[in-house]
Amino acid sequence: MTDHFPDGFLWGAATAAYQIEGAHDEDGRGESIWDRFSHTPGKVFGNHTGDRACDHYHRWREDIQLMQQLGLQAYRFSIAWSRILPQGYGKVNQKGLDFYSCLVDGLLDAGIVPYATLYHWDLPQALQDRGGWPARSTAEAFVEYAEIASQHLGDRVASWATLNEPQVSAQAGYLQGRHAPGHTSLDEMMAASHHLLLAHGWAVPVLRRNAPRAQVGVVLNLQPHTAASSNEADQLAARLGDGMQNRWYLDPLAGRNYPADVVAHYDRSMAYVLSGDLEAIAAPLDYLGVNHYFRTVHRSESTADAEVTVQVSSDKTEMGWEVYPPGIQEILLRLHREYPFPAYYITENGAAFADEVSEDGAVHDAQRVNYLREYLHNAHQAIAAGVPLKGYFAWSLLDNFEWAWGYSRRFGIVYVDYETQTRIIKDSGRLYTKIVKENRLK
Ligand code: IFM
Repeated sequence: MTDHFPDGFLWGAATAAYQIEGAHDEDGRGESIWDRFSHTPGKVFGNHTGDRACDHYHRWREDIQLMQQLGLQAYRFSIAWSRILPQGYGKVNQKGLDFYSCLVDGLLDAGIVPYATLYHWDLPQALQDRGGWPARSTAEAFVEYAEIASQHLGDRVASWATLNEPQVSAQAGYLQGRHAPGHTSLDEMMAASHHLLLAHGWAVPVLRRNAPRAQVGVVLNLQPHTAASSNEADQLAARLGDGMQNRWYLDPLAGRNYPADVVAHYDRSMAYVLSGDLEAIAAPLDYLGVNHYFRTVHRSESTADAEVTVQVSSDKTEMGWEVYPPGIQEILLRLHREYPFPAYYITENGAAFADEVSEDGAVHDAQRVNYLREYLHNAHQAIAAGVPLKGYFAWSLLDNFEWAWGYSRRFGIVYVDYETQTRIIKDSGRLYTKIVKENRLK
């Protein structure tokens, strides 16, 4: 079977600043919460840090050549807030702006469309010291940052995303403590989620003013939450799981307030939601970015801070995530049915496997090849069913710093030898090149 994608379908790959840039203390960059967290012993696998990462800060020209070699049409990257505003607000660091300006020009010269994300988890530490995302002032500082970034890059960046996966920023960072800043408070998590959404909503008109020709959207991590059985308690657990992860973010963005069942479940004061906030959060968007990896299957014992989930298939990635390709189709169809946004992009999709360099010098990542084919086939099915899916970004361009897993999990379609910084295009990268070139799967 041949799956032809629509003409103009955009093919890209994605990365994030802290995961690839390195150069953590160069050219005036300020400390971020991930610098602080990764330098705290015991927080990250092997005490790995992003100090050097893929050294992209110095190797971005070669990395653009690599993108050309792969045939990429678009590149989704994030901007490190603390490179531009080392304290999160106030004094601007021109060298930080220059770095992203050169990167964007380099991409345009190479015929690659720049997709920028403003916030991919690396809050300036100075803002965390003033309360972090649970504080409203962080949302105010974000608007200042969005203003400066879009004033300088808005004429050239085709598409802006305000936030990447605010649910993970709030939940892993302020409730579960497994991400920076490592806190474990439900109240902080809830306030953080609100201020992240507010920061997004306030930034949208700023981006529209400074970048009138660009698309503006936000990126959420979304997945189907299904029940392990038809029993009513399992069904309710799945509904709640969906509420906490998906609807908590989708509903306010779609102008529907926070979901009543989840508000009742948390049963906490939400006094930080002020008059006008929900209107701001519901600013109309050009697209919704969907990061999708796996589904979650629930048992009834799930609670606010612990989901009881079931491993359904033995086909898993190195993250322990189920390989379930229909999930990408299911989530896209559901979004289009229940929350029609004008357009969707898969802004991340991919898998970690234990890749090795073979004797022939290549990386034969057969499982990722299969994953890519199957997930793309299902994305195509969603398009065929009428979902306005406009593009796909593989996660990730490069193996990189996988947050609390350090360098122990490889998601790239390009292998990185961290000692030598050699890059090797994996078999999945070769397959991707073919798909991009032909705009179809065979
Ligand atoms: O590496 C992350 C990325 O930063 C955000 N989305 C999920 C990826 C894999 O865990």
